[in-house]
Amino acid sequence: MRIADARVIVTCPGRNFVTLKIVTDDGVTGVGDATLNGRELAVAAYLTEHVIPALIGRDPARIEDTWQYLYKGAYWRRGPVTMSAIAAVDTALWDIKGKVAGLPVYQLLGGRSREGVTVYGHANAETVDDVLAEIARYADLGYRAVRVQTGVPGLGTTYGVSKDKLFYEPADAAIASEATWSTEAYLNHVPSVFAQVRAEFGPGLKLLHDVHHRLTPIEAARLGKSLEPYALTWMEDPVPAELQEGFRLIRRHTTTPIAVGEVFNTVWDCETLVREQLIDYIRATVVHAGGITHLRRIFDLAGLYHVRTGSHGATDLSPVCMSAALHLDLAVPNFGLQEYMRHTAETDAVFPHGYRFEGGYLHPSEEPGLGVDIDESLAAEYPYRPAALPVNRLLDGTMHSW
Ligand code: KDG
Ligand code: MG
Repeated sequence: MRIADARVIVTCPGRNFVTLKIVTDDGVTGVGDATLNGRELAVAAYLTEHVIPALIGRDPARIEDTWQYLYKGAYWRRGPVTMSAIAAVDTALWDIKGKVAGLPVYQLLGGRSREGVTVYGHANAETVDDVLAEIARYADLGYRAVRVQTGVPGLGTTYGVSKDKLFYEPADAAIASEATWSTEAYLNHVPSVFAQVRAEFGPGLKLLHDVHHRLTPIEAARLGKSLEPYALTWMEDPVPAELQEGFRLIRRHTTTPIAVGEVFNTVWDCETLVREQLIDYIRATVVHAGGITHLRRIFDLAGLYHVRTGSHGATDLSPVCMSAALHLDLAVPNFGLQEYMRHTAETDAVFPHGYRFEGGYLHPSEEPGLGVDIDESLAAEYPYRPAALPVNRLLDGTMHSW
């Protein structure tokens, strides 16, 4: 069997998605997510111009060899554009392998290690009263874990808080919009939010919080310490993570668990964090970290050091990525949590999929392969619309480090 065709599909059913479809000479198809929020066309061009010509005629069964060929062969290793493109190819090849074998992909990864994939929802609202109502809504839907984000008094808008609730979308303008930020206001406000949430929901519900890389290590240490009475499952992305050793300082000061990794592309981005046990959850995901093949490598390293998985699953990760993530989540021994932000009905229609939510768990499709596809004619009805992620300035106009 050989790869006969591969094409990139860019579509915007409410938000932009980039999808790679690979077709074999036997007519078997596989899909891979290649969406990089705000930089979609860079990955589309990387695939179309540089990857697809090299795929035609290759054996689709050689997943590992193709991964190594694309990673090493480019000479320019790593980076979100390269690794999202490699991820798309890798994901599509796992889909094809599953279809050829007649097995769901999780069976090829060693079979199920659990009955379902525990997911968390993203409860967000401007005020504490409104966020309590959002959390109650998630609890009523059966969620066992909820990430809690509110506005900060005195600040106009806050990243992570939006008008849309189940379908949160931060990329809001073709040219990045600008918001303001005050670390002092934020650090003063957040502990009072969690005090009220715990008082209302008791100890049973898993609570999480996303800092969105907005603090320095010592500020993050203070936040973690002030949140200890509320027993969070994790504090996410407390600081920008280019400087992995910065986490040593946070770790020395707080027992609040730390989750990081949604912007990581390779195992090298988290190697110190994992090996020194500076984090508790690694949040890299299929689409941005080199596909199923490389993410499994990251998860296996993490498993050696008591680090569990907590993959990113916001709306900019398409149902193709979510399908792939669920197969891996079901199989790996050190699974922790999976983020599950729902997609709009338009997105779900463009990407027919077989995964389902029940009682706080997601279950991957039992169909051979990943159990997801793209409806290309429907996708063509939604042309690409440029949309970038916002930036933050401090109250005096300084560009924030995040
Ligand atoms: O594209 C960026 C979003 O996916 C991200 O900001 C959302 O932080 C996020 C999360 O954890 O879902
Ligand atoms: Mg996040």
